[in-house]
Amino acid sequence: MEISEEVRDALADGRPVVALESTIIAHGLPRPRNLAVAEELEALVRAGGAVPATVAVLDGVPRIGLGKAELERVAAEDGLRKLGHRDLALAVAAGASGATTVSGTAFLAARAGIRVFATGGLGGVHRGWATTMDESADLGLLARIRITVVCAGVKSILDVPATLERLETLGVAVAGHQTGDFPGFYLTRSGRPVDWTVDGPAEVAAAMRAQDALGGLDTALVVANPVDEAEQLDPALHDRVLADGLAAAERAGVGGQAATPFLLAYLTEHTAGASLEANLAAVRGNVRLAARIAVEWARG
Ligand code: PSU
Ligand code: MN
Repeated sequence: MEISEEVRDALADGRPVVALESTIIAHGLPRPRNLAVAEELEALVRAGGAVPATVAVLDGVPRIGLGKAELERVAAEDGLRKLGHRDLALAVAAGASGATTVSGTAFLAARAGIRVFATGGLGGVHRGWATTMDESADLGLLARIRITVVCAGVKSILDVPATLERLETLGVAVAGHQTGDFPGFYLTRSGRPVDWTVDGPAEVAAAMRAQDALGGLDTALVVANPVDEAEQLDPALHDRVLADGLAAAERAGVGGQAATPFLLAYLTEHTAGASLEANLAAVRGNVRLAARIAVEWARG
């Protein structure tokens, strides 16, 4: 894999770095706004005193830290694949290009020595799992990689209670950031509690250090950071449009990798963009917090 010079230097000097995923850019947000968002997220990391490392695979090369032209490719190129960790070796061998999901990004970031990662919402157990068995590869990967992931919970299009149960089974640590409520991605609250609450970046960094001191806990620490109540999607609108979207997905026979992008796009269209704004507000908040955690972590 190819680590950009800026990211390599920061890691070598022990300076703060935040990994960012690219599936949200390529497949989770509408064009052309996605490019502006990708650039804005990198700028937010910098404003927080850390170096952004957006991850993608271009022409068979896993890249940690993208230049301007590479970020533009991720945002605008047609036919870009969606790469979980299971796809990485095949993509490299084929010389393929793709955006990395939470699982693909967390895997590559950890290999590069990056400990803090920000995204929107994790993948998880889909509603109707009992018939489709659709569970995001994000969960299995987070069960075996030592990385701190800042997210607004798991995507609310999922079966949130089932996903929380799976995270528990898999031994993935989950803590709410300044909340006892597990966030609901577009919504401030999912309706489920968390067992642990952390009060700020210093507490998160302390938990990371304790994880290392204990040793052997090669699992993710999920920092669940809710979107501000003023910026969340109206819960009633969310529930109504999501029910319609799930029915539309079933009618259209959408499954596999297409399920998540279909539902995110459906919500954006049928809430007149309100879900997109809530999604972006959540991601921005996560990126800001991740930068502060990376700064605390780098303090050592
Ligand atoms: N968060 C967002 N938008 C997204 C995603 C996360 O705000 O598009 C992506 C992540 O890359 C995550 C993926 O890993 O959705 C999950 O897809 P699936 O359910 O197919 O595993
Ligand atoms: Mn899936």
